[in-house]
This record gives sequence, C-alpha cells and structure tokens, in this order.
Amino acid sequence: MKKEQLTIALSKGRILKETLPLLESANIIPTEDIYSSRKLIFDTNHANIKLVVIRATDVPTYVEYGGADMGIAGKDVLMEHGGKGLYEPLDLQISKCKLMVAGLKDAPSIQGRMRVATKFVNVAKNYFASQGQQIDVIKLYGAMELAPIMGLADRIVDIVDTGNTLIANGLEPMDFIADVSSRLVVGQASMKLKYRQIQPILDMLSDAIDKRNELAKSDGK
Ligand code: PRT
Ligand code: MG
Repeated sequence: MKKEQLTIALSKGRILKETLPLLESANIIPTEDIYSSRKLIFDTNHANIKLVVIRATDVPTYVEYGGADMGIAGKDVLMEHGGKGLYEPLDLQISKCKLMVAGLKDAPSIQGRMRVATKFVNVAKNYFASQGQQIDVIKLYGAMELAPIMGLADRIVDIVDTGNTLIANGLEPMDFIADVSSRLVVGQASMKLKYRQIQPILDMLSDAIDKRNELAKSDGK
C-alpha cells in the first residue's frame, strides 16, 4: 500500500537549531541544507515525509487546519494559540525558557487599571484573570522590554531565559506564569486518519529524546 504524505511544520529561528539534530537522530533528515535555501518546503530521506519551515506563531494554525499534519512549537506559542484542534503528545525538552510578568525595578505603585504590554495577549489576559485582576493589554510585536521604560505599560509579559535582557533594561521578573519548552503537536484529524504513519514517528522522536537525555546525564551536563 502506498504510504500517504506527511507534513511536519517546523518553527524557524532558535527552535529549528535544536529541532534538526533531534529529527536527525529520529532518522528524519532533510535532503538539502535548510539554512542556505530560500525554500519553504523540504523533502526528506523518507519519500512520504516533508518539512515546512515557517514562523513559530503560524505552526499551531497550520496544524489546526490540516495544512500540516504535525508541528513543533514553543509552549508559549501553543498557550497563546489555545490548542484548539491539536494534540500535544511529546515534550521535546528543547528551547527551554519561562513566561514571566516583569516590570521596572522599584516600579512605582500603579494608579488605576494595570497596563500590560505583550505579544502574548491571551496568555496575559488568562494569567491576570486567574489572579482576579482586570488589566488592559497592549499588543506589541517585539521589544516588549521597552514599554515600561517609555511609560507605555506598567508590566510586560514576556519570555525570560537567563534574565539578562530584563536586567540590561532596568527591569526585574515579578511573577512566574509557566515553564516553556518546545512540543510536538499533531492535528486531531491527522491523528485519526494517519495514525499508522504518525505513531512510529512519535516513537522514534521519543527514543531520540531519551537517548539525548541519557547522553547528557552521562556527560555530567
Ligand atoms: O523573532 P520572530 O518574531 O521571527 O519569532 P520568534 O521570536 O517567535 O522566534 P525565535 O527564533 O526568537 O524563537 C522563539 C521561541 O523560542 C519562543 O516561542 C520560545 O518557545 C523559545 N525561546 C527559548 C525563546 C527564548 N528561549 C528566549 N530567550 N524565545 C525568545 N527568547 C528571547 C526573549 O524574547 C527575550 O528577548 O530572549 C530574550 C530573553 O532572554 P534572556 O536570556 O536575556 O532572559
Ligand atoms: Mg525572536
């Protein structure tokens, strides 16, 4: 029986760098160098598996609507998307960071409703609602750290890793929202229709993660 085509959507940028070695150890290897190509769709060593490389924030949307069968994206992006139409069977444990609330160090007390600048509008609304706090969200597309400095917002909701970016801009982390790592997602329709092809990929990736973790442990990392 001819195998059906499977498409995996990869987040470009920093996640891609950690994704490709993981895919390779699961024996899914693009047939040309993704970094030096302007293509968006790549063939792999498996005739029936293709990779598409897109903006991280577009990955859940592609998978939700069946434009891709599976995808890899940060938990931050998945939380913001809401997870509709997606299964999230695997934590790849790469590109780890945290979603945090941050503000100016020694910030003055807030008069009236708190203004929160972020690109994670839904995450911010949900988090503050869970704290029983009503806020005004200001949507930004980047450089969130600038907003409190310029008086645009009282707080930001952003990704924090080392915390150096916050410190460099006179900000400090205030509340923890969630731990973030990249996840493998599968479209609910694809999982149903292509399960026999998807399951072995999940198994291979899961083995590759275990192998990598064991190696890191034995290296004393
Ligand atoms: O850049 P573009 O707008 O195209 O897309 P993107 O920013 O979403 O892509 P990219 O390549 O930056 O990857 C983002 C994804 O990587 C996020 O969705 C997270 O899941 C994950 N990730 C892991 C991070 C970080 N670590 C990280 N440190 N994403 C962003 N950062 C940034 C953060 O925004 C802040 O500016 O790094 C800065 C904080 O780092 P520290 O170490 O100074 O705290
Ligand atoms: Mg970026």
